[in-house]
Amino acid sequence: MPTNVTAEYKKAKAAFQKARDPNERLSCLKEMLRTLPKHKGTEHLQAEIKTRIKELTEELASPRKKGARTGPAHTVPPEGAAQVALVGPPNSGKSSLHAKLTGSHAEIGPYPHTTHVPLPGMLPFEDIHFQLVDLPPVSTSFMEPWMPNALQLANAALLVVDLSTPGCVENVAATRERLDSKRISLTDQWVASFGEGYLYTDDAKPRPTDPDTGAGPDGDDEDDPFRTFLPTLLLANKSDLGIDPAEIEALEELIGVCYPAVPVSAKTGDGLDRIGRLLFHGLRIVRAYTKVPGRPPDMDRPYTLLHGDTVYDVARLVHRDVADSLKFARVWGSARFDGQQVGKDHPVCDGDILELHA
Ligand SMILES: Nc1nc2c(ncn2[C@@H]2O[C@H](COP(=O)(O)OP(=O)(O)O)[C@@H](O)[C@H]2O)c(=O)[nH]1
Ligand SMILES: [Mg+2]
Repeated sequence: MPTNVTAEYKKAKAAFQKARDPNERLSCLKEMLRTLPKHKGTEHLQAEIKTRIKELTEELASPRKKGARTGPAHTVPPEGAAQVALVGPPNSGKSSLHAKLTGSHAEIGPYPHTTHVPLPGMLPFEDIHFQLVDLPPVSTSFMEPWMPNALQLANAALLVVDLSTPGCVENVAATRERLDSKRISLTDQWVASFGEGYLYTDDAKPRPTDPDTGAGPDGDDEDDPFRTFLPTLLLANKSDLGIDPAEIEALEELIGVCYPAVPVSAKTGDGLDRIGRLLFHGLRIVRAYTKVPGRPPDMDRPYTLLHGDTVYDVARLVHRDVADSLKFARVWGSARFDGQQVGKDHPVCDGDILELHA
């Protein structure tokens, strides 16, 4: 991995990792190739970027077959505030949780491998939704070959474990390792922290983080533009069968991470009401409402963004043309005074009301 990459390249890489739209991803890849220093140490990466450019170009150029193209097979087009993948060993209760949280009719079975294709569903939280994607299991013995691809578009993961099964620790370790080998990192690093070093979030029992294991994604991998980092929430499912918090602690110690963890039960609903809020805070989702001059704001349907996004990003969500011709905005909420005039680059805060002037 190159250590002497330029700031320009880093910027292009960050943009690529954030981009969800295939056309946008393609232009980011080209920019990465353009800005990557060309020497022996980057040959491998250059080749890989070129391959990705070729693949994506072909994919975008290929004629539509059997209806609209939605990207590579088995990916779910993102919707809602964020896409969140349910991952974990077989039979841990991923589909049961999906059904309970989204009202989907995910297939549930007392035997492994009931789920074969990704199933999207929407989890409501206040006035927004998260897209939850139910997925087949990841275990030592098996992982669908398209799994890494499907996870590339996710923003976060819910790692579902069943502490009542023998071999749970080994299974969870296998899930992580399997994904890791395909450049998917289930990381305990969220955008926002849940409070310093706490195993349990919100009301539950705190535990100090081990400074050795609480570390972020390891070393060189951070430089790999094609590695997906999914901030992960550990759901210790089947709490109705009884969960000793020390078991979660022991599990995390053994696998060497410190995920925020919540005991839940798909059967009784225990703990499920906390998930939406944790995702909202952990991903630092920001809601913006819009208004037309002289009219009350539209408070029914917020636009959802991420912390740091700007007035311009809101305009892009409203319409490409609005973004292109945007002059300024007036802000109610986080502004110093109501209706303050701000520029395109003004960062948006949760709950802001914007009047876009194009
Ligand atoms: N007691 C109990 N059983 C559960 C719970 N969640 C799921 N199960 C059972 O665990 C088995 C596997 O569930 P499923 O959702 O298909 O797991 P998946 O393979 O991870 O999708 C089924 O028999 C479910 O009824 C729970 O919270 N409590
Ligand atoms: Mg399932």
